[in-house]
Amino acid sequence: MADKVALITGVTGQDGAYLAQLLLQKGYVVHGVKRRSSSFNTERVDDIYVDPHEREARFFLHYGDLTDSTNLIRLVQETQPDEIYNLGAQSHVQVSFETPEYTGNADALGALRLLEAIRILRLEKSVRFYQASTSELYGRAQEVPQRETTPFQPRSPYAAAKLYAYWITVNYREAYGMFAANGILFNHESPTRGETFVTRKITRAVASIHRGLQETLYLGNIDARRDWGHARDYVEGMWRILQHDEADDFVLATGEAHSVREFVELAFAETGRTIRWQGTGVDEVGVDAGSGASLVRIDPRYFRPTEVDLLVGDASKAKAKLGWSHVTGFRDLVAEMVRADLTRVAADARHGQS
Ligand code: NDP
Ligand code: GDR
Repeated sequence: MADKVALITGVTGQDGAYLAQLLLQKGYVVHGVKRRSSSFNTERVDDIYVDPHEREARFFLHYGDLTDSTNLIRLVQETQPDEIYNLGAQSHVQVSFETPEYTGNADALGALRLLEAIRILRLEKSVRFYQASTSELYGRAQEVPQRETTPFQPRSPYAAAKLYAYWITVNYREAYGMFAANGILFNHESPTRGETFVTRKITRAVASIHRGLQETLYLGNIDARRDWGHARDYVEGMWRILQHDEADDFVLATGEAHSVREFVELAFAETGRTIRWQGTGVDEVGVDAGSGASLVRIDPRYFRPTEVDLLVGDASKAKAKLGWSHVTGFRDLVAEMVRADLTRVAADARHGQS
């Protein structure tokens, strides 16, 4: 039997890179879509890219964009994938308040464009489609923990765009009999998480502060609670969703909620510091119990016009039907991210980049 072929949008992102690696290990030929950028944006996949001139390549990069229908149709036609993973998105919730129209175009209509590409090329019966749906759909959640049946109440342009993508995926499944599935994934992180998401922002700052390169970490709402898992575990779940005998929608989560505040405390603890909180509201300060230095301060710039206070998922359906559950817990995740940033900061210092 010929090797399976996968097409991944958003391959240069955190999940795209982890998924490409996983699928290559499983023997797939992997085609990834990358955007044209004036600077290098393939850092996360550079280590799996093999120059086709040197030896047989199984990983290919193609220029493309979710806002460009003809490009997507051509890519699907040329690569003839068995599985499409639509991970590409403007994925930052706060940024979506500033770029709502673009976010809708890429995140909502991007999913539609891919589904239409499949239909136009008459591949409905041969392609399996995965849509990167999100716990942000639950917004001000009406049930704790959230599961597949919990009503959606999006609280940002990002979440509203992803709501469209979720339902258009369900609709194409029902209307055209396509194998189109949603993974409703709760937050998942890693050492290669984008630097402006709160976990990575914290671990980078902890490492820089530890080396004396930064004095203060500025954050927004530190009482927000999230269900944080490891991206490595979640891409395995994506793959399992597409291997299931029928197309369906699944929550992937750890089932544990922690606050941003707890993340900060644990991350600093990795470098031997204990944080004591003083003051309230925007005047609250995280003080190093040892030195008395003010390491964490609140900057209202990072508050969102509408916030999501608590997300925590129930992944029992994925456990029962896919045999999936997370492996890496919260403490190990924080420790791995801090260690990686400490190593990176030390390497940058050696190369004189800091
Ligand atoms: P990242 O932000 O790390 O990656 C997003 C990817 O999408 C990048 O490769 C980016 O390219 C690409 N992209 C952005 N805009 C476009 C566009 N217009 N056309 C084509 N590609 C585009 O996100 P993650 O890897 O963390 O997340 C993957 C997906 O899963 C996203 O859809 C996200 O919304 C969703 N999700 C993520 C969760 C998480 O906790 N990580 C949880 C639930 C859902 P470039 O590198 O050039 O910017
Ligand atoms: P989120 O992730 O919005 O959950 O979306 P993010 O890490 O940006 O925020 C998590 C929570 O932390 C609070 N917060 C801050 N956030 C950022 N980015 N920067 C800060 O300084 C800061 N201070 C406090 C936020 O207000 C929020 O409550 C992520 C993305 O990956 C989405 O694409 C994905 O769909 C969801 O996770 C599930």
